[in-house]
Amino acid sequence: MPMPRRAAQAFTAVLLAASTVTALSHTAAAADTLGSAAAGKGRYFGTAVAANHLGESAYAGTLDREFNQVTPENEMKWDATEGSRNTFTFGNADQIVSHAQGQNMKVRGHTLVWHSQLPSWVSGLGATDLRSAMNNHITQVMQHYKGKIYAWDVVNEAYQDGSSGALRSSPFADKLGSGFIEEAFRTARSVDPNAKLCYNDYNTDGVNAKSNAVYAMVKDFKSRGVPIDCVGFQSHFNPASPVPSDYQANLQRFADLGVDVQITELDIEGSGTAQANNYSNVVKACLAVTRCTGLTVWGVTDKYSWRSSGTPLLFDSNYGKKPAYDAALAALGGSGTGGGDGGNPGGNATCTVSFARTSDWNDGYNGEVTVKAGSAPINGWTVTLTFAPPQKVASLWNGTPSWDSSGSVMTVRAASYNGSLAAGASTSFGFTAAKNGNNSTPTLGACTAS
Ligand code: G2I
Repeated sequence: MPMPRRAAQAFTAVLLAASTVTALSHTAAAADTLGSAAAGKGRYFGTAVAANHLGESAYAGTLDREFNQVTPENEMKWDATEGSRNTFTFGNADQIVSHAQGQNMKVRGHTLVWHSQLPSWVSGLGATDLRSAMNNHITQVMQHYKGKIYAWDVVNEAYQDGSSGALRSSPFADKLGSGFIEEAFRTARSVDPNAKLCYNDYNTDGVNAKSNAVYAMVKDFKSRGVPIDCVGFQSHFNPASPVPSDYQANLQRFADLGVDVQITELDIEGSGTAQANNYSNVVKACLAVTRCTGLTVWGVTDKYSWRSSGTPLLFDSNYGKKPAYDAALAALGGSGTGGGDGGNPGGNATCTVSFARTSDWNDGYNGEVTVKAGSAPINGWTVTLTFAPPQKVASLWNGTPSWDSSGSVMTVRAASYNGSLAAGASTSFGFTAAKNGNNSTPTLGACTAS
């Protein structure tokens, strides 16, 4: 008699966890990814990355395939690296940096001095202590990553929104005065002279009072020899804060001061053609400014965006390429495969299969077939198994079987609920076979995806 299904499945799960699943590796031709297309234009194309998603194969697969620069989304911030005074924790950030190094990706360090995600011990310090804590923080963090960071956001979001053009109230501005920015940049230069040092902010993407204030600061720094190499334009856009019509002109006026400019946290809420056009315009603006060295989107997939409900990124929640992806790639001069259809442009759909014989008894056995999507999402899959007569399949779960006329070739299609898989995601089906005196293992055919 077959094992009861529940027991069989539990047993199967244990064995499968130990078995090796082989995935197809996707080697992209030149310029059919964001990173390679940007490289063709002498730029990088990056994304914010969260260490806790790196273990998700579709996340890491999309990251590694498409991007050639990363910015840790939270892991290098003050609260993550120095939660208690002079005790530094780099584990999560190190994970991102070593992943990036393994993939030859540039790393932007984000961020050293910022009023947000600042531990309360910092806000509680008096001026003298705060100055030394700030310089120590910059020194220790930059020292740890010395030689591994392309550019640091040394100071982030120091200016107020609105028309004042004043510094934002923060422990740094309030206790150290406006000189804290210069001091931070000077300290940073002394620690890692090879890292580019950036000022980074939002709502500075067009010409306005806030960007004018930053512009005046950069101009002043350049005229006095205060070390600054770049300005980051976060570029978080939505209908209330759209891509400004003078976006390119604004990038250009900063570049003309003698600094590099970078799009550092790009996301644009919306969908379809409107979102695609906005992405295209942003990419083209960067390409039109010689000193715009690269773009970074603020996340790989809408699923994990800090404003997920606005679906502001290039890949949807299933890692499908959105029209915005196609538009960004086209603007970079890349040759896409015609995505923008939910990310499953026919030719990209692939899957691999593996088989495990998970339990055996006198006159029967259980088999488990794991189906894994390749580097693109799939909508359906089909697998064949050829059994040695007179074996017969007695029952099958999580799939839809049919047999050829001989009764020994079984074709299994997805069940109604497990045909759609994100890139790199897996599902499995199982069956119980009657041996009928033949103990051989069935031959597993190729996987076909749609
Ligand atoms: O707010 C968007 C960005 C604006 N510019 C500076 C960026 O550093 C900032 O990034 C966001 C991250 O995307 C969020 O992930 O910064 C937020 C915090 O200011 C991050 O959110 C925080 C949540 O507030 C925390 O509750 C959470 O523990 O993310 C943390 C880690 O998941």
